Amino acid sequence: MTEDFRALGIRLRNWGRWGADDERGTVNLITPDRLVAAAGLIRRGTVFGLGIPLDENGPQSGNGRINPVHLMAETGDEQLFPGGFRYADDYLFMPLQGSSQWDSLAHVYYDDQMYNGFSARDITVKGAAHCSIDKQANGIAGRGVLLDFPALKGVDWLTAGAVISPEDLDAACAAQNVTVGRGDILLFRTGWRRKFLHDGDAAAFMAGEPGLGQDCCEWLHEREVAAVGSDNWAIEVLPGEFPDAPLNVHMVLIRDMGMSLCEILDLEALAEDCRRDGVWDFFFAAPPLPVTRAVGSPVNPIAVK
Ligand code: UVW
Repeated sequence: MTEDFRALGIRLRNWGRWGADDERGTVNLITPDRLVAAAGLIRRGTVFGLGIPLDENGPQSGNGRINPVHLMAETGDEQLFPGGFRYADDYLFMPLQGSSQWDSLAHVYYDDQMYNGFSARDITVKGAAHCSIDKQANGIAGRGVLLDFPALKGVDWLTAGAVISPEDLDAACAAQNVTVGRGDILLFRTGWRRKFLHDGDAAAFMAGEPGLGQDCCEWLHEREVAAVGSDNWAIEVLPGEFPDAPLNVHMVLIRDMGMSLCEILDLEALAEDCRRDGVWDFFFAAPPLPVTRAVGSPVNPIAVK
């Protein structure tokens, strides 16, 4: 693996594929027929919530992003409505990237261009004029497939810096007897959430992580995967494979391929269930919040089997 991320980005680029004005990228691969087929994967009616709790015990260490802060605006105390009615109201203050989240296609850019050639100048203090997360508000749902790397490798979790390669993706598919194809949403478990639940070390969670190596971009491109999600915080391995180009996988997937990333998921209960019944695909739904001009969104995805 020696290819410069820019050269790879040019090879795998989806710019123009869904029109010059497209702002949704590979989510376009989830066509109505694929969505109908994905709904057929609901066999038992068992639902798995994949979002982590929105509270102060999240994995943010305060270095740039904080954990959600929940504030009560009203508790009902001192309210005097006729008839005895009282109400409680609250606020949530959080970075949109602080918890389980979608990265929009405006989240990452390089060389002054974002996905589909839109100018990086479209991103200002007022938000993103193109490729913001609200452009994905009608989705994202479809066939989800989970690949479980700790199960494949016989460990509780992969270690920080452990590179998941295309061969690992193939090996997980073979071991689990599942295929990943056009329009699928690929979820992969590294065990990073499990490690955080075990040691509670937010600084360690954020300092590095196991994740996809750059070669996996081509694997995802060849299979025409619609979106990718994981239990780590950046999808890709950190520290990265190229010290002079950190977040290279982000740059190729988001900016060149137009792939939305779903991060900091809790895949523990879903993985346990899949190991038990041997079924690794399911209906997946993860609508982002339609925050106008936002570059990301908190999300509570569900997998339904
Ligand atoms: C960065 O882009 C740095 O992180 P994330 O994708 O987790 O928001």
